[in-house]
Amino acid sequence: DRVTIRRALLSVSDKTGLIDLAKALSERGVELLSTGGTAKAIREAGLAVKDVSDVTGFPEIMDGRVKTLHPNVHGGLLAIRDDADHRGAMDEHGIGAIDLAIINLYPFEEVRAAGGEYRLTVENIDIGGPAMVRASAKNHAYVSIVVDPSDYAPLLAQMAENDGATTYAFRQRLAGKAFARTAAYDAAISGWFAETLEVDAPDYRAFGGKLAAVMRYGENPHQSAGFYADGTGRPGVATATQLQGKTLSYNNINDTDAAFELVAEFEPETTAAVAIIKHANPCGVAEGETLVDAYRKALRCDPVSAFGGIVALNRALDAEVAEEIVKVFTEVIIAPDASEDAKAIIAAKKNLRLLLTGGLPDAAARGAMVKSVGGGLLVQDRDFGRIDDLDLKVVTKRAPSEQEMADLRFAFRVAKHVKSNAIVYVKDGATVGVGAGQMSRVDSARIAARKSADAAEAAGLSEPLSKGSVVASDAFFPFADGLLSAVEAGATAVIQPGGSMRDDEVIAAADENGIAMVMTGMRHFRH
Ligand code: 93A
Repeated sequence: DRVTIRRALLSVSDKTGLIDLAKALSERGVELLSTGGTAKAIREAGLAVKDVSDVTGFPEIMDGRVKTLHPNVHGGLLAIRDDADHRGAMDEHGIGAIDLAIINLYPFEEVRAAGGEYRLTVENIDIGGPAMVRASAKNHAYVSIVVDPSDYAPLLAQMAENDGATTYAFRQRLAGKAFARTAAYDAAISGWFAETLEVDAPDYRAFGGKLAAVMRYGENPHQSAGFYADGTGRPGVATATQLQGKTLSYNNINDTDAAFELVAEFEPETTAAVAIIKHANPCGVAEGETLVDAYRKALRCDPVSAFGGIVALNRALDAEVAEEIVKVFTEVIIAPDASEDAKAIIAAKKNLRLLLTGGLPDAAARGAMVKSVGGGLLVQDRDFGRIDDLDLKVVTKRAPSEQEMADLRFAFRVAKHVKSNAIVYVKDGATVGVGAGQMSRVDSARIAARKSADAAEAAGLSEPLSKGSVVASDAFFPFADGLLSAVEAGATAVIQPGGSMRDDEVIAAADENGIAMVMTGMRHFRH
């Protein structure tokens, strides 16, 4: 898998580190080919370099717009070295293999950022550079492509280690980086057009992906919006088939996604799980023997908020649960599948949307989450953390009972999908109070307790549903007060990440009140 580097093409706008690299390559006996300005710089440093125009037999024309766009260059980059046909073409047309490409592009981003005049900005859209980068990256079986001066040193180290060659693994990594570079470059160009032309969001393809739908509006009616599929084809709201009902809105899609990602935490082989979502937060989640059992339990948590909600199921929608769901005004149902009977029941409600995905998202998958911030993007892994993989520690004198432990695990799973600060009360495999999105954890705890009292009242019960429940917190309790407010609400066991400076105080407060507490060591912030 090693390819010895004999011939290199250098074509760079950013000439940082160029001469040192050219020198090191020359000393190794590598033949250097280069374009106008790059060749000039190398020559001025006293090194031998061949002009690309000598390779192509064609002058650089049109102010350099056409300099490397030639079969002698692209054939040299793209040829499969051990393919007889490709070899034949090289011989017939006198094309020499190019083993290494050192390329960085016209500084489009810099010119754009400096507020460059329109024509100057357009002139800085590199065409030949990306073509060579992509050709080299595609042919990484043979070609090393370096797009970043900070990779010159690793390249030389690699050649030193391998007797002037690079390994396949190294070339593969370079190729991945090269395509990331051309993708970002094109994103910057399309972003500039979108900004210059003030186009609406559905026409804004800067982040790539395939436009799946144009929405009537975004989060609010004055915002335009588009929905893009990322091309992975993974089961989820973007790849679901809609069987009936009107088109989904921006907020519907956002909420439906939250609902479906939540139920995907529960293995359908082991348990039936249902989540009811409003404004991207669960107002009821439950598991049970059957979906209808789980749905009834989930609905009991906050029947007022469930009105106009989104229901997600981790198993195929059946007739029994469909009958129950249609009793409450519901915007969307999402499930892996549905029985014919269930479809017929839903069909009677013309406005209710039914989405089928053919499967559940993989809750443990990494994937990238992207969020735009002023002047940039934040990218992180999905929160792939799962309680099954954690080392749970009982930190109190009293250990949770088996039932408490099952509920604690359930509560922590749900808390992962509640906006921070998240406090989730659970009893018998169902949420009985959810506190979401508060700036103070104590407020979240109080709200969750209040909701459980409201739910009890709605059900005609005298005691709040939180009585005898367990509680999960998405992050540690910084003080004992949050824990004490859970005790006041009637919780008997607590699950939380731990790791506060005052863990000792919190544990002491739990012990004083006979509370069992489990620490997970993992936090689930969600903002
Ligand atoms: O104008 S181009 O799109 N046409 C080309 O054929 C071409 N080949 C290389 N730009 C082209 N390049 C770019 O020129 C390279 O990506 C690099 O950024 C720059 C190097 O030019 P010079 O060596 O003249 O400084």
